[in-house]
Amino acid sequence: SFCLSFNSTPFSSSCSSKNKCRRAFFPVSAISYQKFVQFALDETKLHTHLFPSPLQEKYNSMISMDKNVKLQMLSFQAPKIRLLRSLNIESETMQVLDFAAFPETEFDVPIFCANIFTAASSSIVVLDLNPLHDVINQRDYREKYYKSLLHLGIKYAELLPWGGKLTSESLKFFSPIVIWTKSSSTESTYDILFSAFVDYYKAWLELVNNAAEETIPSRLMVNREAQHRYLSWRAEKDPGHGLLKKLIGEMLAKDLVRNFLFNGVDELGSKRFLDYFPEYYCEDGTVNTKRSMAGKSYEHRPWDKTGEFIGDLTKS
Ligand code: BLA
Repeated sequence: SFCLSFNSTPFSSSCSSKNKCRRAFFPVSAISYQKFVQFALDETKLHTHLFPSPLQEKYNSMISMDKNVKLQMLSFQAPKIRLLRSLNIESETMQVLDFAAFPETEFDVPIFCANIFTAASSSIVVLDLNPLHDVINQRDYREKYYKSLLHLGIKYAELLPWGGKLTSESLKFFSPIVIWTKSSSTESTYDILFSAFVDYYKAWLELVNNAAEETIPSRLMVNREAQHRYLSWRAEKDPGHGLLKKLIGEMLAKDLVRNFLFNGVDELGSKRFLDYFPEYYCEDGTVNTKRSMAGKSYEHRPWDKTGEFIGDLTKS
């Protein structure tokens, strides 16, 4: 369906009889995540010089096989930023944003990650500064980057409640301030998401600005491999792949994922997905096509307000 209805007071839960609620209609096509990308580009330009990425030439815009959906790609680089890229998918019934910014591999700063999938009835959102290193066990890394940002996590955890169980393996790529939510696709959710995007992106730019280049060769290698591992995970298991295949076909989808969205997966390291994630190994040597081997878990937010992990680690 093209339209959806929502309560005029989106956060009230006191609507006893549906029929008495004031109804409004909010078409998915009335929103666009282009505004998010534009904000990020403008904000980045205030701090640094943005250059077009060589990827821009090949990855520009596409139309789905059924001609109903438009895909738009943008990519840039900047000092300290290896790749800043976005994919917007827009149709009358769907709005998707996949925005990420990857630091140069000398740095241990987090990766900016904003993924929003909006269909008629609901939105699935991951917004985070994905940590490069283990924030569950490495307290020093966690405090270096997230201690000063915990207030953001707390603010948005209230506005955008935890989305419930998710692929257990994904948790290791999330930070204590991650926003993982499933919400109804209303105008007010859109406004809150924009505000969260603005706050998180500004915070990320600040971290990048302040980041000092790693000079110890062994630490440099560790940062590079961590980014490669992250790319390997997402290039293989990101939940958007299924839809991309439906829209543009398997060949183009694979190319888009490996060479545009998670560019670097074939250049930054020589390890394969199974070297990093051996639990996905099948006897015939292939990668298990299941998204999760450990199953879904973490029904509730597994981070407390001090940034301490309080989930059950045996599940991932
Ligand atoms: C669902 N997307 C999800 C879910 C997560 C994410 C956690 C819930 C299902 C699950 O637990 O696997 C997102 N997972 C992430 C992110 C990371 C991760 C960002 O591990 C990073 C480390 N989503 C997109 C794009 C599309 C999309 C581009 O970002 C479509 C082109 C679709 N995401 C999408 C859909 C679902 C989903 C359709 C629900 C269906 C499903 O779970 O397969």
